[in-house]
Amino acid sequence: MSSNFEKKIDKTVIICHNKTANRIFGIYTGRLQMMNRSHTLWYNRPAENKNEALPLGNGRIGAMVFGGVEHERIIFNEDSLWTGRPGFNDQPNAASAFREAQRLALDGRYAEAQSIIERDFTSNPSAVYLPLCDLYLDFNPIGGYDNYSRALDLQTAVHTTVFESSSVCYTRETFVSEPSQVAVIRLSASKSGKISFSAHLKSQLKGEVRAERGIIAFDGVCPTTVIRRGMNQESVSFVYENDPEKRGIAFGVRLAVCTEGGSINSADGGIEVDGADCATLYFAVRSSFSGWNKSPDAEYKSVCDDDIKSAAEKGAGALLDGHIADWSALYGRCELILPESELSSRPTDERLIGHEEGIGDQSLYALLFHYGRYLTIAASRAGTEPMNLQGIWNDMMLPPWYSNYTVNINTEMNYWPTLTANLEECYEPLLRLIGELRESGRKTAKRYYGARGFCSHHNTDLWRMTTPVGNGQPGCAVWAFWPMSAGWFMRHLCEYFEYTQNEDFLRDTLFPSLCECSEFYIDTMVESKDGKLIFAAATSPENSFMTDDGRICSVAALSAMSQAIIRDVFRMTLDAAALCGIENDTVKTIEKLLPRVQGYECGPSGTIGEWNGNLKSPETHHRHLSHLYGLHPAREITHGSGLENAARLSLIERGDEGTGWSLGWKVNMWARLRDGNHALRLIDMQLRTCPADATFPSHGGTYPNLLGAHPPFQIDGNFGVCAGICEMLIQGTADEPIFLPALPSSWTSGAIRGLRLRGGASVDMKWENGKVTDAVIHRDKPKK
Ligand code: FUC
Repeated sequence: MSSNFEKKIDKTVIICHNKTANRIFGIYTGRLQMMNRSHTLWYNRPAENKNEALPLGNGRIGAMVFGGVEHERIIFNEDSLWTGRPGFNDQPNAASAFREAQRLALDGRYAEAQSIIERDFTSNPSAVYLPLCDLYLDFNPIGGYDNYSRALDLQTAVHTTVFESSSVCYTRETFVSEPSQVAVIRLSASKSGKISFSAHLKSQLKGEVRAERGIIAFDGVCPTTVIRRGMNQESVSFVYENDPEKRGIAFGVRLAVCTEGGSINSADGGIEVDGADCATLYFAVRSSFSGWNKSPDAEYKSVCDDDIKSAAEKGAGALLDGHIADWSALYGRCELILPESELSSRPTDERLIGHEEGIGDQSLYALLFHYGRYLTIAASRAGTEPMNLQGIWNDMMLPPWYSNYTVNINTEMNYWPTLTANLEECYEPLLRLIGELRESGRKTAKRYYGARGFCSHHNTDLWRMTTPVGNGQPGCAVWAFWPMSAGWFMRHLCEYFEYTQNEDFLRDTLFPSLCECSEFYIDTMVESKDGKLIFAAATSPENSFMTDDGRICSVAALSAMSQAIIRDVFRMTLDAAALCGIENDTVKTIEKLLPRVQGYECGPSGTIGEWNGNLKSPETHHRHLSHLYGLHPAREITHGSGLENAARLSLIERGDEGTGWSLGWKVNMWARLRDGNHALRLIDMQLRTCPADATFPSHGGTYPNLLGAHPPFQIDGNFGVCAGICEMLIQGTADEPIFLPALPSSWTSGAIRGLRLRGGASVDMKWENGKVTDAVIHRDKPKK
């Protein structure tokens, strides 16, 4: 197979063939003029901050590369390194507290309902996603350098740093291979004997580092508990248990350094290389995690040793071939083409600034779209953990919101583009998470609500926690008391079937999950004063309302979102039952109940009420858009449904400004309302530059590495906008496609290949002057 590196050779620039590798490495592409501008992030200086560094990953191992010249730093992660162990947060009074809160909320005594929930219903926080370690490479001083660039080629998922110094061209390539489960770093130079450096690992986790015979071994363990005394990184301490029955997740890292020429020495936990022609570093990591409900006892040391051994035997060239073949099979399926401008050839950080200043660069939108697909493949592969708040890239022991799964919008958004942007295989971690929450959530439904079925609240983690967090903290109900995420996840199962038409999945997973989720709502809903069925007491994620006596409360009698999720789950259950030809007791009950489930209440201004009785939030521009769940992600408020205008007014009332993910959600909503110009305005807001060191609070934007700024870094915004672009270009189904439903007027011409449609098809199309000129729908072969 010919290497992608070869294809990118720009004849006008220096080319360094590394004579010793069995592949050609280190092809210098000059200032990367020939790189595809819709598929490459590049910079002409090293990263100084994590928000400038570039992400690589194979779903399980994450790497953030800084591209330093004399000092290189790569932050490594492994997706199963979390605090904690399997368990269940029991709250003995929860079910009676819920019933009491329900009675009070129905009676309009919201503040009382809320304090009972907070006191007797909430429990421990989620586990924390932890950083693994940093690799530092300290090179011999080289004096000055020029012609520097670092680039991430999205088509190959290879990071390349190149620079020249004293007439020597240095090239450093890094990739994380899924087939071989290792990261590979290849250091080469255009003259022999020029590679000299020392390598060492540094971790914030407890462990022991040894270096011998060209291998650094780091064996460590995760803490079980985080104790917080304040909000900053310093006010935290960690509990490490020694008792094997209580111990946290253990892990092993191996870094093997192989050189050609020169000498290699292992000392003081590090490795020193002197005068080599080139060097290859193989990085492996495995953990003892063995399942959400099992003690973390898996064998990891020998697996990690084997990873390194077989990687070194294959060699960097063969690993690169395997990596590119695996990567491009997924990445190459879909492509968006939008016109380039002069700005498009500039480094990515300059493109962002130029775009913000109003210099047109439409291919930047294509790059952003492709980056969403890139991040999905890099952070979510079959068998890995689903993407958390930072995907898999976290360098903090106390990351924002514990870098957990926040499932009242964020985790869901992470998976919005996966199916539409043709990455069905990368959905597997989410499907597995949902299946595991179904198991874990049965106990929560029973113990916390006295109900059948299953439920999950607003946070989950590696251990599939489904209980409400908050730990009795006053005011926590606004986020902690929200048992609706399981219902939201049913929409994801349903969409998986819609896109894949996999009938085994419909019968064996989708239909039974829907029935079980419905049972939870059947058992918990009560009759309102008007004889309607409502889920009481209820919150609308993270938003609060003002009571008549001027108090700010979050627990109401009902919320528009809870009701919309229940109606959606019931309808999906009936649809799935019809497709399966099954009519069981649950289905019969839903048929009777669905017409009685409370619908939307619109206020005097024509907007959709977020809670009962048109209670109003003092925060008109609140970032969440929960009351518009029926517009997006559900499809209740559709074109011609009669509710479209109410949704539009509600969206206008909320305003455009928001955090990264909030802007991303609005892109999707305006696309559903078929207003492409408004959707584009929100993408432009999301593309506003956020300085690399900016942290919360401020408005949403994009860091120099094109990752979403909530701020701080939160990956959901990248996926929200990626899905939004799909939604702007195609809606409908394979039978009734709607081409360019929300095309912005400035996107006069363009093309897209490989977008997926519900009903099992993909579409390629081109447009000019805002009109489709060619469109081909490729229907899938019928699947079992
Ligand atoms: C939800 C949001 C916040 C943030 C957090 C991780 O609570 O309301 O904005 O995204 O999740």
